Amino acid sequence: MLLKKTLLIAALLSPSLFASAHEYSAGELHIEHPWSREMPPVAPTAAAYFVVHNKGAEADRLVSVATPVAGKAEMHEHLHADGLMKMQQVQSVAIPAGGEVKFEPMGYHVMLFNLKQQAKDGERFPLTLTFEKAGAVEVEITVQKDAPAQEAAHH
Ligand SMILES: [Cu+2]
Repeated sequence: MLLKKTLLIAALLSPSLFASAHEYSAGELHIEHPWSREMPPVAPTAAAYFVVHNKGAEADRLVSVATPVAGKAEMHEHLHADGLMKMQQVQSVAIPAGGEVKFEPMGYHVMLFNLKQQAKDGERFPLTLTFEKAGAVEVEITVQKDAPAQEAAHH
């Protein structure tokens, strides 16, 4: 019950507080620059990327992803198998204490299926990330043609 209450409070407090910086917080977690690459209008899927920093002393885990713009959202990883790049669904992604996990092209990503329509460059759509300990946080995915420049000076 306590967990449910915590999730609810996190969900109520977190959205849009840091939207102008396009950076979000959930407990000790910071989620930076969520984005998606613009896809052709007929493409059946899209992918979303972001970086999760864990400033805390405890590991956490991303356990689910959801968005109203797609029929289904899954966490995926890329694998090398028999010289081919494949992707497959993962049920959760560990976020190590004091570390960061990058969701990026050719790495972990959030895969969106059954899109109602493809978003265009400059548009945004919501994505809810639910962490085992930090709870749920809604971030806005920015749709852009090209991958964001590395924020080398950011930290
Ligand atoms: Cu995928």
